[in-house]
Amino acid sequence: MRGRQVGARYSAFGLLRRGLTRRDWPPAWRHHELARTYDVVIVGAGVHGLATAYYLASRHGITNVAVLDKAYLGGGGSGRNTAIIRSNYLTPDGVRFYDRSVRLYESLAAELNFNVMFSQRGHLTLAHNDGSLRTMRWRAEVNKLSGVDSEVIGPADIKRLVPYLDVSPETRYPILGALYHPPGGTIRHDAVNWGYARAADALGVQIHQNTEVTGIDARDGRVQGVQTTRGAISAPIVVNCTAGWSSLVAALAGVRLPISTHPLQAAVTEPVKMFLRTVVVSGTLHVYVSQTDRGELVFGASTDPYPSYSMRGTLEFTEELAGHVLALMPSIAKLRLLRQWAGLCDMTPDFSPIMGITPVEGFLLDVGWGTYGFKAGPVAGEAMAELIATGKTPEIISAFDLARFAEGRLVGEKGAAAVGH
Ligand code: PYC
Repeated sequence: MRGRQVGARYSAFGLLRRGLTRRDWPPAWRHHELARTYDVVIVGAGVHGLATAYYLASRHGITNVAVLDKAYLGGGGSGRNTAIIRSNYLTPDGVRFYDRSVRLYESLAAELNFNVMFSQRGHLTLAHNDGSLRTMRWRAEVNKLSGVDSEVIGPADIKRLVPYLDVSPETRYPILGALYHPPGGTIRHDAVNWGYARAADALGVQIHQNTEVTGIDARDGRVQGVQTTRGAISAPIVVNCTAGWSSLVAALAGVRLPISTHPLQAAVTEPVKMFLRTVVVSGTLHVYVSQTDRGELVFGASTDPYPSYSMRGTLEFTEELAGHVLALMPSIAKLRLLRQWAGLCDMTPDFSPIMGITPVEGFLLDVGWGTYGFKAGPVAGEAMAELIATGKTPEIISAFDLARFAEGRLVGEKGAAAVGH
């Protein structure tokens, strides 16, 4: 059963018909009374929770599912990230996993009947020193072995791709080369959240916004359900798909996670004529930039260096960002910033996620996404749905289990982070 829609189908013809007849579109998802029992309760209505619900319903026919969120759908990391998609990771486990996500993203608009504006415009990670260049070469080789398109290119090719970059050797941070990853790009993150929500709703999943989980009930080592601000729910499966608060939600079930939470700030400029096609990342300068279809430049940085749950922007961030961006592209000095914001990143010791079972039977994890969460939404949802439906951990996530921290099997992805942390 693939992407069956019970709501209105979106099409150019439908748009014309509704324009002419002045008939409203039906709501993309419905409001429901909270039931007292579900087969699966998913905590967090971001891309991970919604994708898990959608694949449970569409691939496995499991529809008695509630997705709960303490605020509004897609209002956490899923609506605050800088919408970069890529699979040029460092470890074979990471590359294989994120590559599956890129492939799911490629067909997502057609599957969900929702334009998610995935633009595979290419992704460049700049190397400003020999150490970075060595890591880029290593990543390129691991990528190629997994069939992922990545290669190291030199300053002349970089200049051809991004003419406004200063690649001269006289700059303070000379560009020695870059990891070029053509399938990488950007997506419209809200559209992904809304598309999954609409498709999951159409298949019978219930989405409950403004419904905070305040307790997780476990008895004899097994989950029984959750307490919420709208009452108790019993369920044999509870999935923690939160970001930013994942260690607090896990603690409600008595599960301790090796996670510290840090804000990550981002900013957007006024729109200008298109001049930057490729996504550009500099780990050394702690900056990544892409241009939206509307013409704004979207900038991000590394995580703030202190743990916090604050989602406020800081002046230090904008000052540092401006300095670093201008070191790369001096010609945009007159552009004005319009807005800045922050999201929360749950950092794990190895920069890889924590997915799968816990010591509490029925309580599952899809957390610890650091700065990579949005990229993984589709593959994480697909894998979590399979785990729930079959009771078996899919091979593609087996390396990301919670037990690896106690057993010393870390999956080190820090070298593939977009920026230094
Ligand atoms: O890993 O590509 C990345 C990324 C972009 C923004 C934050 N992380």
